[in-house]
Amino acid sequence: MPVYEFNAALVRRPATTVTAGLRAHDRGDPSYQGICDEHEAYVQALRAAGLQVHVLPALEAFPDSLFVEDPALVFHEGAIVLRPGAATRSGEAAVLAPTLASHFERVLQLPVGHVDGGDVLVLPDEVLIGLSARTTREGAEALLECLAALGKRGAIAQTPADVLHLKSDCALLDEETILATARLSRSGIFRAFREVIVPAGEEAGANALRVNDQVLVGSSYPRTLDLLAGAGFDPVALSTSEVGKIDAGLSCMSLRWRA
Ligand code: CIR
Repeated sequence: MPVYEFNAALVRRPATTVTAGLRAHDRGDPSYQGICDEHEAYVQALRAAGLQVHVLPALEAFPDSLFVEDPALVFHEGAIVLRPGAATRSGEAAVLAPTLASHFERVLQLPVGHVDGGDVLVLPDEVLIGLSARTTREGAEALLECLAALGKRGAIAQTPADVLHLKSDCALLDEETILATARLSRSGIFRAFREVIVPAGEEAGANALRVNDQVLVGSSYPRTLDLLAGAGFDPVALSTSEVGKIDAGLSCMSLRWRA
Protein backbone atom coordinates (compact mmCIF):
# COMPACT_ATOMS: atom_id res chain seq x y z
CA MET A 1 0.00 0.00 0.00
CA PRO A 2 1.59 3.35 -1.02
CA VAL A 3 2.58 5.58 1.91
CA TYR A 4 0.34 8.35 0.53
CA GLU A 5 -2.83 6.26 0.79
CA PHE A 6 -4.85 7.77 3.63
CA ASN A 7 -8.40 7.60 4.87
CA ALA A 8 -8.20 9.81 7.97
CA ALA A 9 -6.80 13.20 8.90
CA LEU A 10 -6.65 15.55 11.88
CA VAL A 11 -6.73 19.29 11.37
CA ARG A 12 -7.05 22.19 13.81
CA ARG A 13 -9.10 25.32 13.17
CA PRO A 14 -7.05 28.53 12.95
CA ALA A 15 -7.02 30.72 16.08
CA THR A 16 -7.66 34.46 15.72
CA THR A 17 -4.08 34.84 17.04
CA VAL A 18 -2.79 33.22 13.82
CA THR A 19 -2.10 36.76 12.60
CA ALA A 20 0.87 36.67 15.04
CA GLY A 21 2.19 33.38 13.63
CA LEU A 22 5.94 32.87 13.40
CA ARG A 23 7.73 33.94 10.24
CA ALA A 24 11.35 34.25 9.16
CA HIS A 25 10.78 37.42 7.11
CA ASP A 26 7.91 39.78 7.74
CA ARG A 27 5.74 40.33 4.66
CA GLY A 28 2.84 41.66 6.70
CA ASP A 29 0.42 39.79 8.94
CA PRO A 30 -1.88 37.28 7.27
CA SER A 31 -5.59 38.01 7.48
CA TYR A 32 -7.51 35.78 9.90
CA GLN A 33 -10.41 35.45 7.47
CA GLY A 34 -8.04 34.67 4.61
CA ILE A 35 -6.37 31.93 6.64
CA CYS A 36 -9.80 30.49 7.57
CA ASP A 37 -10.80 30.43 3.89
CA GLU A 38 -7.58 28.67 2.86
CA HIS A 39 -7.96 26.22 5.72
CA GLU A 40 -11.57 25.42 4.81
CA ALA A 41 -10.68 24.84 1.15
CA TYR A 42 -7.88 22.52 2.29
CA VAL A 43 -10.25 20.52 4.50
CA GLN A 44 -12.67 20.20 1.58
CA ALA A 45 -9.83 19.00 -0.67
CA LEU A 46 -8.87 16.31 1.86
CA ARG A 47 -12.50 15.20 2.04
CA ALA A 48 -12.76 15.16 -1.75
CA ALA A 49 -9.65 12.96 -1.81
CA GLY A 50 -11.54 10.46 0.36
CA LEU A 51 -10.31 11.25 3.89
CA GLN A 52 -12.44 11.45 6.99
CA VAL A 53 -11.29 14.75 8.50
CA HIS A 54 -11.44 15.24 12.27
CA VAL A 55 -11.51 18.97 13.01
CA LEU A 56 -10.02 20.07 16.34
CA PRO A 57 -10.95 23.37 18.01
CA ALA A 58 -8.77 26.46 17.69
CA LEU A 59 -6.15 27.10 20.38
CA GLU A 60 -5.91 30.84 20.95
CA ALA A 61 -2.80 30.47 23.13
CA PHE A 62 -0.89 28.96 20.20
CA PRO A 63 -0.91 31.15 17.06
CA ASP A 64 0.71 28.45 14.88
CA SER A 65 -1.38 25.53 16.17
CA LEU A 66 -3.31 25.05 12.91
CA PHE A 67 -0.03 23.60 11.59
CA VAL A 68 -0.90 20.39 13.33
CA GLU A 69 1.72 18.42 11.41
CA ASP A 70 4.56 19.86 13.50
CA PRO A 71 3.80 18.56 17.04
CA ALA A 72 3.24 14.90 16.03
CA LEU A 73 3.93 12.16 13.54
CA VAL A 74 1.29 9.55 12.72
CA PHE A 75 1.28 6.18 10.98
CA HIS A 76 -1.14 3.30 10.66
CA GLU A 77 1.00 1.60 13.34
CA GLY A 78 0.83 4.42 15.90
CA ALA A 79 1.57 8.05 16.71
CA ILE A 80 4.64 9.85 18.05
CA VAL A 81 4.23 13.05 20.07
CA LEU A 82 7.12 15.30 19.06
CA ARG A 83 8.93 18.19 20.73
CA PRO A 84 8.55 21.22 18.43
CA GLY A 85 11.65 23.38 18.23
CA ALA A 86 10.07 26.85 18.52
CA ALA A 87 9.49 28.03 22.10
CA THR A 88 6.01 29.40 21.29
CA ARG A 89 4.98 26.03 19.82
CA SER A 90 6.35 23.55 22.35
CA GLY A 91 3.07 23.47 24.33
CA GLU A 92 1.10 22.31 21.27
CA ALA A 93 2.36 18.74 21.72
CA ALA A 94 0.83 18.20 25.18
CA VAL A 95 -2.51 19.59 24.01
CA LEU A 96 -2.56 17.22 21.03
CA ALA A 97 -1.47 14.09 22.94
CA PRO A 98 -4.92 13.11 24.38
CA THR A 99 -6.49 13.43 20.91
CA LEU A 100 -3.84 11.11 19.50
CA ALA A 101 -4.56 8.65 22.31
CA SER A 102 -8.20 8.57 21.22
CA HIS A 103 -7.26 7.65 17.64
CA PHE A 104 -4.19 5.40 18.08
CA GLU A 105 -3.56 2.37 20.25
CA ARG A 106 0.15 3.15 20.41
CA VAL A 107 1.28 6.68 21.22
CA LEU A 108 5.01 7.17 21.78
CA GLN A 109 6.63 10.31 23.10
CA LEU A 110 9.85 11.76 21.72
CA PRO A 111 11.95 11.74 24.90
CA VAL A 112 14.63 14.37 24.22
CA GLY A 113 15.75 17.03 21.78
CA HIS A 114 13.51 18.77 19.26
CA VAL A 115 11.75 17.61 16.12
CA ASP A 116 9.09 19.42 14.07
CA GLY A 117 6.91 17.13 11.96
CA GLY A 118 7.54 19.46 9.01
CA ASP A 119 11.07 18.07 8.98
CA VAL A 120 9.90 14.49 8.52
CA LEU A 121 9.28 13.10 5.04
CA VAL A 122 7.76 9.63 4.85
CA LEU A 123 9.24 7.79 1.86
CA PRO A 124 8.24 4.32 0.64
CA ASP A 125 11.17 2.55 2.34
CA GLU A 126 12.30 4.94 5.04
CA VAL A 127 11.41 8.00 7.03
CA LEU A 128 13.70 10.93 6.32
CA ILE A 129 14.37 13.39 9.18
CA GLY A 130 15.83 16.77 8.22
CA LEU A 131 18.04 18.61 10.66
CA SER A 132 17.03 22.28 10.75
CA ALA A 133 16.76 25.25 13.09
CA ARG A 134 13.74 23.38 14.57
CA THR A 135 15.01 19.79 14.52
CA THR A 136 18.13 18.92 16.50
CA ARG A 137 20.42 15.94 16.04
CA GLU A 138 19.53 14.75 19.55
CA GLY A 139 15.84 14.84 18.64
CA ALA A 140 16.40 13.19 15.26
CA GLU A 141 18.38 10.34 16.85
CA ALA A 142 15.70 9.83 19.49
CA LEU A 143 13.10 9.79 16.71
CA LEU A 144 15.01 7.01 14.92
CA GLU A 145 14.43 4.88 18.03
CA CYS A 146 10.72 5.75 18.21
CA LEU A 147 10.38 4.87 14.52
CA ALA A 148 12.16 1.55 15.09
CA ALA A 149 9.67 0.78 17.87
CA LEU A 150 6.91 1.18 15.25
CA GLY A 151 8.83 -1.07 12.84
CA LYS A 152 10.08 1.79 10.65
CA ARG A 153 13.54 2.62 9.37
CA GLY A 154 14.64 6.23 9.58
CA ALA A 155 17.51 8.25 8.16
CA ILE A 156 18.86 11.70 8.96
CA ALA A 157 19.47 14.37 6.31
CA GLN A 158 20.19 18.10 6.32
CA THR A 159 17.54 20.71 5.52
CA PRO A 160 19.05 23.50 3.38
CA ALA A 161 20.18 26.59 5.31
CA ASP A 162 17.49 29.24 5.71
CA VAL A 163 14.71 26.78 4.84
CA LEU A 164 12.21 26.34 7.68
CA HIS A 165 11.48 22.63 7.27
CA LEU A 166 12.62 19.74 5.08
CA LYS A 167 9.12 19.55 3.62
CA SER A 168 9.10 23.28 2.87
CA ASP A 169 11.29 22.12 -0.04
CA CYS A 170 9.96 18.71 -1.09
CA ALA A 171 7.05 16.32 -1.33
CA LEU A 172 6.67 12.68 -2.32
CA LEU A 173 4.70 12.49 -5.59
CA ASP A 174 4.58 8.73 -6.06
CA GLU A 175 6.66 5.73 -5.07
CA GLU A 176 9.49 6.71 -7.43
CA THR A 177 9.11 10.48 -7.73
CA ILE A 178 9.89 13.49 -5.53
CA LEU A 179 8.99 17.13 -6.05
CA ALA A 180 11.93 19.20 -4.77
CA THR A 181 13.60 22.56 -4.98
CA ALA A 182 16.90 22.73 -6.86
CA ARG A 183 18.71 23.67 -3.63
CA LEU A 184 17.50 20.53 -1.84
CA SER A 185 18.04 18.32 -4.87
CA ARG A 186 21.68 19.46 -4.99
CA SER A 187 22.27 17.76 -1.63
CA GLY A 188 21.81 14.43 -3.41
CA ILE A 189 19.42 12.94 -0.86
CA PHE A 190 16.90 12.00 -3.55
CA ARG A 191 19.40 10.33 -5.88
CA ALA A 192 17.40 7.09 -5.76
CA PHE A 193 14.27 8.89 -7.03
CA ARG A 194 13.06 10.52 -10.18
CA GLU A 195 12.94 14.23 -9.31
CA VAL A 196 10.59 16.95 -10.52
CA ILE A 197 12.33 20.24 -9.76
CA VAL A 198 10.14 23.25 -9.05
CA PRO A 199 10.93 26.17 -11.40
CA ALA A 200 13.14 28.98 -10.04
CA GLY A 201 10.98 31.54 -8.26
CA GLU A 202 8.38 28.92 -7.29
CA GLU A 203 10.37 27.26 -4.49
CA ALA A 204 7.47 27.47 -2.04
CA GLY A 205 5.46 25.36 -4.49
CA ALA A 206 7.52 22.35 -3.37
CA ASN A 207 5.48 22.26 -0.17
CA ALA A 208 2.84 20.15 -1.90
CA LEU A 209 0.94 17.13 -0.66
CA ARG A 210 0.15 13.81 -2.31
CA VAL A 211 -3.07 12.35 -0.90
CA ASN A 212 -4.47 9.27 -2.58
CA ASP A 213 -4.85 10.09 -6.30
CA GLN A 214 -4.36 13.82 -5.94
CA VAL A 215 -1.51 16.24 -5.43
CA LEU A 216 -2.44 19.43 -3.59
CA VAL A 217 -0.32 22.34 -4.86
CA GLY A 218 -0.33 26.08 -4.12
CA SER A 219 -2.27 28.03 -6.74
CA SER A 220 0.41 30.75 -6.85
CA TYR A 221 2.77 28.32 -8.61
CA PRO A 222 1.39 27.96 -12.16
CA ARG A 223 4.60 26.59 -13.67
CA THR A 224 4.80 23.91 -10.98
CA LEU A 225 1.14 23.03 -11.63
CA ASP A 226 1.84 22.73 -15.38
CA LEU A 227 4.95 20.64 -14.73
CA LEU A 228 3.00 18.22 -12.56
CA ALA A 229 0.09 17.94 -14.98
CA GLY A 230 2.59 17.31 -17.80
CA ALA A 231 4.23 14.59 -15.70
CA GLY A 232 0.88 12.80 -15.44
CA PHE A 233 -0.19 13.88 -11.94
CA ASP A 234 -3.57 15.30 -10.98
CA PRO A 235 -2.69 18.59 -9.27
CA VAL A 236 -5.38 20.36 -7.27
CA ALA A 237 -4.61 24.09 -6.92
CA LEU A 238 -5.28 25.58 -3.49
CA SER A 239 -4.60 29.12 -2.32
CA THR A 240 -1.70 29.35 0.14
CA SER A 241 -0.98 33.08 -0.07
CA GLU A 242 -2.11 33.83 3.50
CA VAL A 243 -0.55 30.78 5.22
CA GLY A 244 2.52 31.48 3.07
CA LYS A 245 3.01 34.79 4.94
CA ILE A 246 3.77 32.69 8.02
CA ASP A 247 6.01 30.23 6.17
CA ALA A 248 3.47 27.45 5.76
CA GLY A 249 2.28 25.37 2.83
CA LEU A 250 0.09 22.35 2.23
CA SER A 251 1.73 19.54 4.18
CA CYS A 252 1.66 21.44 7.49
CA MET A 253 -2.08 21.74 7.99
CA SER A 254 -2.94 18.07 8.63
CA LEU A 255 -1.84 14.79 10.12
CA ARG A 256 -2.81 11.97 7.78
CA TRP A 257 -2.97 8.23 8.22
CA ARG A 258 -4.65 4.99 7.21
CA ALA A 259 -6.99 4.19 10.05
C1 CIR B 1 6.12 28.10 12.12
O1 CIR B 1 7.05 28.88 11.89
O2 CIR B 1 6.23 27.17 12.90
C2 CIR B 1 4.82 28.34 11.41
N1 CIR B 1 4.63 29.74 11.21
C3 CIR B 1 4.78 27.61 10.07
C4 CIR B 1 4.83 26.13 10.25
C5 CIR B 1 4.79 25.42 8.96
N2 CIR B 1 4.83 24.02 9.19
C6 CIR B 1 5.38 23.16 8.35
O3 CIR B 1 5.99 23.53 7.36
N3 CIR B 1 5.30 21.87 8.68
